Amino acid sequence: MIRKIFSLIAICSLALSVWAADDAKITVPLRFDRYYTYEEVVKALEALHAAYPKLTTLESIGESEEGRKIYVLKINSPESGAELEKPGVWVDGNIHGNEIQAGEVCLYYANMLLTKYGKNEQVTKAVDRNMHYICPVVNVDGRAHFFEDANTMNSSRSLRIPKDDDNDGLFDEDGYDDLDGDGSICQMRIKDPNGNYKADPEDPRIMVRVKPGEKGEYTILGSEGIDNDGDGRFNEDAEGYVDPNRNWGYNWMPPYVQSGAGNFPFSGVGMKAINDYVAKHPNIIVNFAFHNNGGMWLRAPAEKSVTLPQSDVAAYDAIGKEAIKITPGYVYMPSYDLYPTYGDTDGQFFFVFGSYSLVGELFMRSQETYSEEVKAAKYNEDRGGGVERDREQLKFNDKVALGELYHDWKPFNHPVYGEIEIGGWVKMSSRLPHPFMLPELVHRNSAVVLLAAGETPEVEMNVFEVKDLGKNLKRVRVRLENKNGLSTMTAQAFKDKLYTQDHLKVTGAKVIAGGKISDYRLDQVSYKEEKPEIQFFAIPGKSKAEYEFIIEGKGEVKLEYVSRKAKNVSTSVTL
Ligand SMILES: [Ca+2]
Ligand SMILES: [Ca+2]
Ligand SMILES: [Ca+2]
Ligand SMILES: [Ca+2]
Ligand SMILES: [Zn+2]
Repeated sequence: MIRKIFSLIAICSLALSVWAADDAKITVPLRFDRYYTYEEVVKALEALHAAYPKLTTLESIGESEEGRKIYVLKINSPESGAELEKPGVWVDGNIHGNEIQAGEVCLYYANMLLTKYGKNEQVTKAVDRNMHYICPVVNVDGRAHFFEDANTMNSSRSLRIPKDDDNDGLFDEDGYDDLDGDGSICQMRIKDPNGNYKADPEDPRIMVRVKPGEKGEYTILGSEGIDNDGDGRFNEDAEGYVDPNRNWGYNWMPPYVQSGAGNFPFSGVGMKAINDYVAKHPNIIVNFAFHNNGGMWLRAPAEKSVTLPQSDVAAYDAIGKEAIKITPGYVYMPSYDLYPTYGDTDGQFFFVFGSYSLVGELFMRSQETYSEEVKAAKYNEDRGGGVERDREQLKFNDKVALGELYHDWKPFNHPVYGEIEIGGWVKMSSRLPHPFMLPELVHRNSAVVLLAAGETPEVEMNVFEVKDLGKNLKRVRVRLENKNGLSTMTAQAFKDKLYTQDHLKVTGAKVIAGGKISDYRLDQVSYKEEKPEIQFFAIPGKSKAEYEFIIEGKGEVKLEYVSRKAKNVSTSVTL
């Protein structure tokens, strides 16, 4: 009951109105000096679709636990080819409900493609050559609640599947409580001469741990709240927790191995819908899942024991090694180097869908600097915490962010503790850039996606020799060249026989022999024993493959290269 009253207060919170646009009208080009609520994301997608009806399709691909629609905006110039013929680029964000700027990156990418199409060469090429699938908000309930409810910067991550975290038979019965009604869940502290904390002498807002034997001033009581169910514990069973990024099917492990996994893979109804949608778009060859935070580009795999084929690592490197230059300060590494996970996006897309899957961990708090001195000396090298860093961040808050990221400690009369103080970093802080920093973040990260689109495979086929061997036989030699950095099929998918492998097919005459040329000058060919008219292979990035066919007869012979992900090409020769 008390919780209900407090959440009503939270609705008229300050935190929202500061950063939302004053006028509710959303127009194209979209603005990126603000954050979009879930409803505004939908309006923004509708506005993009209305402004560019020929280049876009807006699809509701499923619904969440609470019935919110999950959208995918498809971008493509239809005149340049059918959807499934083009290499697909999937971009999603905000699978963790609190990681909202991931949604803005997706919106910006869409806005960039559409507003620059026909004006910018790189963009025009990407819209003509690729099929773009943009899903700005995966966890639609999580985003909606992050804005609507009082939260910490770390809460509202979960899917809205009730879970009894403390095994008392009640579900989600004791979450945080916005005691002061400011829209954020901050920290509670109480004056205590025996406490473990004291105020930092330089900035008394910062709580510093006392040394052994030193006198304390405060005890930190934890996040804002009360004991809603009267069990003596505070905030022990908040919403969820089912982590949507541990709920995918590939390498899913139950909650006793992987916390937040959910009761079974795709127990999230929205997750299931997204997975079904991706399965119907087998042309997807590269995908990005945007999260916050820490400034990282993570590639598959998530387990250290798995080694990727070397050519797949090379393909990832073609993106990752450039990405870290486009986004200064980010690092690029395999996902397991951060920590091993089970049932995550990376694994599902790479091992099940055969897509080069990357996670973008947006934003580095180390960018929130006030003094150049601290920035240079302590910050960028040291990604850890420390009082020095806290002081710097508070100065950044005070002098650069106009005090909007932090709430000063203020007295509050707590129903159990009596006189306490509430204060600390607000929910729209710490993991999110202040809106003035958002335009650069969304642009740089979208530039990485565009770069990846430019690296999707493109195959050129040339018949470079037709030789008469006599006795009604001709030798035809053909070269297939992939000019870009990503393979036409991941080497992993080729090895796993995940789907019909890329192949070259000769029709129109009888093929007597056929095989891969290792050196055409030396006539070194390894002939395939059965069905020589069809040859299976993948063409890694920036490489070529040559094939030879001995063909009997005369007339027109067709050579077709067929790939699930790269665009098919064909040519014919008259013998
Ligand atoms: Ca419970
Ligand atoms: Ca509060
Ligand atoms: Ca409780
Ligand atoms: Ca509570
Ligand atoms: Zn995340």
